[in-house]
Amino acid sequence: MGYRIHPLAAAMAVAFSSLACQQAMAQTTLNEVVVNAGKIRDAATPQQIGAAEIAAQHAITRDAAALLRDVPGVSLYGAGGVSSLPVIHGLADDRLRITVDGMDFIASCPNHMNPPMSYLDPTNVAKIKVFAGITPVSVGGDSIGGTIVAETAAPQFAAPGQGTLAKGEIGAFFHSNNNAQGGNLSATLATESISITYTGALAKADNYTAGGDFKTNTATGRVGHTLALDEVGSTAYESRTHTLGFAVRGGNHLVEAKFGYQDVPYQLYPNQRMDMLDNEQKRINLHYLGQYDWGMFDIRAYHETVDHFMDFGADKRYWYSGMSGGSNSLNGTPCSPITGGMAGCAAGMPMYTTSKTTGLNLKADIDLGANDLLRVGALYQHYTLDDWWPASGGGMYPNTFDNIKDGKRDRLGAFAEWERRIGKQWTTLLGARYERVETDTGDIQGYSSSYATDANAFNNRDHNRTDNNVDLTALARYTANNMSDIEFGLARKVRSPNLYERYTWSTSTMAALMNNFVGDGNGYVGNMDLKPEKAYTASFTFDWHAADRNWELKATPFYTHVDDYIDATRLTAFTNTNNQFVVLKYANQSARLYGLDLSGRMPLAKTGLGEFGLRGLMNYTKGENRDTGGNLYNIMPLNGKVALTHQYGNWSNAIELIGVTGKNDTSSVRNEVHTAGYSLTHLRTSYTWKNVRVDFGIENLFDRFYYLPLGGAYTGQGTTMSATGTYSPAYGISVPGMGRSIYAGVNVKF
Ligand SMILES: [Cu+2]
Repeated sequence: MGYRIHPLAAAMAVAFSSLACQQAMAQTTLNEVVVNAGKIRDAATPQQIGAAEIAAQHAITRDAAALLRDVPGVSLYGAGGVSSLPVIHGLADDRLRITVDGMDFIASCPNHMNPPMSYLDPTNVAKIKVFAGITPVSVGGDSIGGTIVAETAAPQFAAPGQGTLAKGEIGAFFHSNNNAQGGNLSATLATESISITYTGALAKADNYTAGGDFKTNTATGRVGHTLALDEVGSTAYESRTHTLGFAVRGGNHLVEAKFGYQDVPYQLYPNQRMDMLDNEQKRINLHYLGQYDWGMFDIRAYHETVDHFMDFGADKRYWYSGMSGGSNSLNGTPCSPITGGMAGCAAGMPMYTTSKTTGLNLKADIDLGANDLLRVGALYQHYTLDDWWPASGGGMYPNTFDNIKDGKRDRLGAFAEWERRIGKQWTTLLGARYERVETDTGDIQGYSSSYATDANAFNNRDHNRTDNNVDLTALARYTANNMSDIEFGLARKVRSPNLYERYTWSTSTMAALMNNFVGDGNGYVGNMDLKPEKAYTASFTFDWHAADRNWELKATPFYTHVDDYIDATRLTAFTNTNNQFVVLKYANQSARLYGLDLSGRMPLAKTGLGEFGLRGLMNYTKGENRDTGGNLYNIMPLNGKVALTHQYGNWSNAIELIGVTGKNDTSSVRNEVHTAGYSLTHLRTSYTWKNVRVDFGIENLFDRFYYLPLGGAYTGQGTTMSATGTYSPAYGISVPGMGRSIYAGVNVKF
C-alpha cells in the first residue's frame, strides 16, 4: 500500500490555491435567459443530484455511475473501476435510457465495457436526473426501465456590464487502498454573449485490495507480478477525459458546440475474460435552444466514434503447464503476449470494436394557455458496429473471427406528451411515443472451418429485423396539502434487442464466453428471433414532508411485468451442468419485478456543537422469471443505509452505515453465485473555506471482507478462458469489495 500523492497534482493544487481568494465574477447561465419558470408543476419529479452532491463525491469516486449510489431504487453492477452499470428497480444497462448531454450512447463492446456514463468523469458532471418510477415518454424510448439524464455544466456568460468573465476550478484526489490519484481542471472565458469552457480530468489506480485475505489461485504460475493474497486482480485503470465547449447567446437563443475526447489506455475487469486495453471516444454535440412566444424549441445533433480494443491485461497474461514449451518469463522478462506472442507465453487474443453513432433529437415545449403544456419531439439515430477478432494462437487462426460484421441499428421515433394542471392540487401527464428500430448485419466467418456449421446457419438467414415499438405513459401528481404529495402512474415501455443479443452467432464455448455483458462468467449466444421486450409498470410515490422540507419520508412501491423479457436458456451441452460456467442462448421469456424504496431525512438536534441530522435509505427488489419460476440475475438483495450527519460552520461530517443482506435469490440457469450479507462503515469529513474545499474520509473503516452482490463472478486472474475452472479462476468466487481506504481531495475555484 502506498501513500504517494502525485507531485504534479500537489504542485498544481498549491499553485492555484493562491488564486483562491479571488472571488469569481458575477455570472449568468443560459437558464436565466432562456428558460422562464415552468408555469406548470411537473407531474414527474425525478430524483435530482446537483452540483453540491456531486462535489461531495469528487474525492470519493472516479466512476460517474457511482454518483447515483444514494438514489433510492438505484444499485450498480460492478464492472471496471470507472464503468459500473446503473440498475433501476432491477433493470440495468440497455434496459435504461441513459443520456449524456442529450446524446444516446451505446456500449460498443461484447462486454459493455464502455457504457454511456463511463464517458464522464465525476468532476465534469453538473447535474443528474434519475426517473426511477414512471418515465415520461419525452425522456424515455427504447428502454423498459427508468431514465438517467446526465449533464455537464451549462455554459456561463458574463453578467451585463461585467466585461469578461474568467473563472475555473482545479482539484486533485487520492485513495490509499489502490493508490488511485488524479486531478481535474476547468476554465471558462466568457463575455455576455460568447463562452468558451475546457474541462479535463485524469485518473489512475492500481488493483485494489480486499479487506482481509482473498482466496486467490497462485497455483498456475502467473506471469508478470504475483498478486498479493488480498489483491483483487484486474481492477486497475487509467482514464483521461476532455471536453471543450463553445456557446453563443443572443436574445432568447443559445447555440452550443461541445467536443469530447476520452482515452482509456487500460481498464481491467475482474468479472470478464478480457480487459479493456484501449478505448477512445470522440464526440461532437451541436445544440440550439430557443425561447419563443409559444414555448421552447430544442434541437441537438451529435456524432460519436468509438475505437475499442481488448486482450488479456496484466493479471491474465498467463502461462500454464498445458502449453508446449512454455515458461512464465523469458530471460527474466515477464511474458508480453499482448504485443505478439513471445515464445513460451500464453497467446494473446486481440479483439477490436468500432462504432459510429449519428443522432438528431428535436423537442418543442408548446404552451397551451396557463394550465396546459404540450411536448412534442422526434429522434433519429444511426448506429454502426464492427466487432472482430484477428487470428491469434491457440487454434484461433487462420482467419479473422467476425463477431458482428457491418452491424447496424437505426432508430426513428416521435412522441407527444400533454401535461395539465387541474386546480391547485393535480397535475396530470399523458404521453405516447412511437419508435421504429431496424437492425441488420452482414455475413460473418469464424477463425477456421471448425466454425463453419454455425457460420453457414447464420449466413443463410436474412438478418434484417424491424420493430415498431409503442410506449404509453399516464402519470398524475396530487398535492394533498403542504405536507404530502402522491405521484402515481402506469406505463408501457418497449426495448428492441441490441446487436449482440440478436446477432452473436458462434456456439463455441470460447466465443460465447467473450460475449457477456453481465459479468457472470458464462457464455452467451445471440438469437436472431428475439422480439422486443415490452414492460408494463405501475408505480406510486408517497412523499410526506415538513412544509419547508426540513424532514421528509418517501416510499415508492413498484411493480413491472415484462413480456418477452430477454433472459437466457442453456445450450443442450450444458443442460445439467451445475458446478461450472455454462453457455446460454438469449431467449424471450416473461418476467416480473417488484419492490419498495424508502428514503428519508430528519434533523436531530441543534446544539452549540453544530447541527445533527439523520439520513436513511432502504431498497428491496425481487425479480422473477415467470416461465421458469426462477430468479432474475443480479438482483440487489435487501439493503439499507443510515447516515448520521453533522454540520458545524464550514465543517461537514458524516458516519455512514451500510447493511446488505445475503444474496440467496439467485438465477439458477446461470449458476449465479450466492453472496453473504455484510455491513460497512464509512467516515467522511469536508471543510469549505471561501473557494477551497477539502475532503477527507475513510471507507470501509473496519476493513471488512465482503463480496459485491452485483459484482459478478471473479475471473480477474489466471487463464480466464476456462468454463470449468480447471485453472484459475476457480468457478464460484464472486468479486470482493474494496478493503479499508483513506481518501483525500482538494478543490479550488478561481
Ligand atoms: Cu470490451
